[in-house]
Amino acid sequence: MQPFEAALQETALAVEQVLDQILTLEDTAEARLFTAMRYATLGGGKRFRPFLTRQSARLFGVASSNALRAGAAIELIHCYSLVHDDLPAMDNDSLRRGKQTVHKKFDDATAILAGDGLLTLAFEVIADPATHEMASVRTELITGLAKASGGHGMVGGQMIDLAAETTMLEIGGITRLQQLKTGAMIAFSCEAGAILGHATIQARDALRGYAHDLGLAFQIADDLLDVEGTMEETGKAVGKDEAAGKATFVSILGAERARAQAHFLADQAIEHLSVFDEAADQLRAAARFAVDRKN
Ligand code: GRG
Repeated sequence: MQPFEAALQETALAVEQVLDQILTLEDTAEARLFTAMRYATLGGGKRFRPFLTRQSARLFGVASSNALRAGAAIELIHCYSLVHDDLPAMDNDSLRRGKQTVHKKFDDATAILAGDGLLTLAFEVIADPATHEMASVRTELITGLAKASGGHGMVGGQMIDLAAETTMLEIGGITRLQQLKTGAMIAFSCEAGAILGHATIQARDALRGYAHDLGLAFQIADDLLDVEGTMEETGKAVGKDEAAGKATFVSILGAERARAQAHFLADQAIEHLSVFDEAADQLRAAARFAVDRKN
């Protein structure tokens, strides 16, 4: 098996190429919008979600080109969410992926429009016949992406997250917040591979269980990085949760128990993959990476 880091890097390069082709630059009056969309998307990020899509799709023999397009659509939504999350009305951040945030580099209005443009472009990409030849498969992908990213998914989670600055959440409330904000898109990243590959119910259930535990483990690691990571490693400001007085897995459980919980969830995620052979080894490695990562 290729080392996990090399496989992640290979997918990141392949996704970068797809995104570069999709995000065309035109010499028109709205060129600033497309420049900001490219700035927000290209040249950074782990591309962890497209990696999950590609590896899940591989289990079912899906062509890499199809998986990469679905992964690119998911990454476009992820990038839009980061642009809006960084705005002064939300987290008010100046640094993302080791460079200036979009509203700092451009301005607030351009950042809002760039986010809007990326969100809508994601659906154009996933609805294109180049993503899958069958309209029924594309419809299922579109519906899944909309549910994962909308009010009952990522955007709903963000709403609870904003409220969490003034309302103290218990562990159950935080778990639900994170399942919506981060978990839903991570789950769809895996599910997209199963949809593309016409996976059996049994295989889909196994992937769903894996993604559920992986998403929570990934988020606990994110909370730990906010406490223990550095700006150099993470490419973004750290210590923000504590400064905002926000309840997180780490503030409630403490760093040691939170870390133990993240490892427990990663083990459990791997258990869910027992129905698959060694073709799922990179997904197993991804669960370990999710909790051991430094950025
Ligand atoms: C609809 C107005 C409006 C805003 C939406 C939903 C939302 C704003 C923001 C959510 C931000 C978000 C996705 C937070 C999740 C936290 C998280 C783990 C982000 C970082 O993901 P990584 O580590 O980052 O995969 P890279 O840079 O590697 O892609």
